[in-house]
Amino acid sequence: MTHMKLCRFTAAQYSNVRIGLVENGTVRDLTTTGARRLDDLLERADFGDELARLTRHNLPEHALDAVRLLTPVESQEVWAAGVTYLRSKQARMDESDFSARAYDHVYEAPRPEIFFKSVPEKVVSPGDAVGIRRDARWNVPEPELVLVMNSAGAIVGFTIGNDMSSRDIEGENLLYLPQAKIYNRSCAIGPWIVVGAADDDVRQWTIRLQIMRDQETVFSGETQVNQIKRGFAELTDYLFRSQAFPRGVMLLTGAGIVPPDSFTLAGGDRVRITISGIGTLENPVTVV
Ligand code: DO4
Ligand code: MG
Repeated sequence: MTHMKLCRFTAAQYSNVRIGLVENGTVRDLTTTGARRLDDLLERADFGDELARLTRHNLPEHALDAVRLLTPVESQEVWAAGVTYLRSKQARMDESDFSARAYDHVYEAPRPEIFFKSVPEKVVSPGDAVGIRRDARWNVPEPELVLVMNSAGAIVGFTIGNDMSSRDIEGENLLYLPQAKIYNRSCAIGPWIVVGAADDDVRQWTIRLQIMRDQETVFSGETQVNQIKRGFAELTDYLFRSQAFPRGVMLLTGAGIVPPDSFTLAGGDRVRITISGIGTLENPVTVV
């Protein structure tokens, strides 16, 4: 299967959410074939053939900038892996004497850190605001590759995630991690799902983070997916141990870019995450 970009969108002329295929600045509307949901498509054993069949239809096209993209998350829970890049381990150890040993240990341990991140209805779409907690003073975005899995645990696609985090809260005490990670608008995913990419190719992709304030870039950084310490299969194997995901699941794979300790996000900033091979997820920041 060649790479394809599957999206969810709304457009002024329709009252319902639609699904489509993004190609060269246009969205080909798959909804007209009767296909309604991406997660139903991704569940099919003959998913590649079905997609090839659907795209042979004469599909209506919309200009990409004339539609509103929605997060491709529908009914999947969202989970996240942590401390999968050396940079993340170093940053966490620096932020907290109290928790340093735990981070050091989990980076080396066979069992990865995996935590619950979001119910699907709370995930933020491209262009909508991500949140920083009003009771935190040190907030950062975490730009992460997302593995899209079906209910059988197979990786069926890739997208981009932002694991918004309050570093002062997680640094104060490891047991505060859920409060540092899970709050209103703390997870954005999009702009679409790339299907048909081989793991080896994905590991060559570059992840870039740019943060803008008043039209100026106040932080930018970059890493490569191949800096991740764990295999994708290793992460998905642990996620599916003793746990079923009947509608599939999304897994953020950890952050390899961390702004310096002097940096914190402010309301009105814009966070732009680009992964070569996928595209760009951009969100403004608001205080929640
Ligand atoms: O335990 C801290 C969270 C780690 C994390 O979210 C990451 O490394 O991306
Ligand atoms: Mg993270």
